[in-house]
Amino acid sequence: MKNLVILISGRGSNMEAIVRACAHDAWPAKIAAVIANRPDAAGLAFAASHGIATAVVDHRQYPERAAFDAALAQTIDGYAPDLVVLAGFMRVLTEGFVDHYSGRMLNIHPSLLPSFPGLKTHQQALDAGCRVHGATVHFVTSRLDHGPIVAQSAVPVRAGDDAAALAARVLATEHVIYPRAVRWFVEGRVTLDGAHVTLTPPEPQWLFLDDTNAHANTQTAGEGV
Ligand code: NHR
Ligand code: GAR
Repeated sequence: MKNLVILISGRGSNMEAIVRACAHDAWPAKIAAVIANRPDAAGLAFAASHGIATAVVDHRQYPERAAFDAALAQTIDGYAPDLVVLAGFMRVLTEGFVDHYSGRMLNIHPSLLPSFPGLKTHQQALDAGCRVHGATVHFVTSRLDHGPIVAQSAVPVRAGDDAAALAARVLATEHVIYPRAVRWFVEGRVTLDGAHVTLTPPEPQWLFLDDTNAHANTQTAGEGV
């Protein structure tokens, strides 16, 4: 049985997908706690209503990042996690924190890394004229959004998309690949060798969203589906 601690900052839909998959598919894992850096994070209510311990470590109460990270680590470690899962967690973490959870902390980032690290990724993809966008599950290292890649999902960028439409399309795939990747870790199938991840036994570590047919009737000529 592995203990998971999930960190959120807001809505928590990825956390919800992981909680549901863990229960539905009877993973050999327990969601030991959901921790937010904001007291108003909406996902806390979902976790509490599912009998999961919740905690808030409010970053605004700490003058420096190192002090916030120390308090956060102390709270996390109270739940003896085998894996820490960043799920829409919005604070950059210090090197000391990241090193403490080396090889046992995952993040989902809403772009096809190494393209578009940082924030406002959907607008960045639109501004760059990308035809394909997506999400990446990766181990967290001190280099922001550059850790070893565990899984990726790709979606089409469609004519007329704005950042919100694109975000929604990507998010639907996050809810598939993130529970899948966390489960691989729980099953002990993920190994890290340097910058690379090996999945044993292998299975596809990618997802391509192919909803072309679902949209075929609504496409207008020249859109280049
Ligand atoms: N920390 C480290 N060291 N390495 C990573 O790869 C991390 C990380 C912390 C968070 C998630 C990441 C994402 O998926 C993540 C990966 C927040 C910011 C950010 O700039 C950037 C990337 C990510 C998360 N946050 C602002 C800050 O000052 C605050 C923004 C806000 O509160 O809205 O920390 O995108
Ligand atoms: C998700 O799209 C996630 O990839 C992204 O924020 C959303 C959180 O949604 N993460 C980041 O941008 C991290 N900087 P959720 O709270 O409903 O899971």
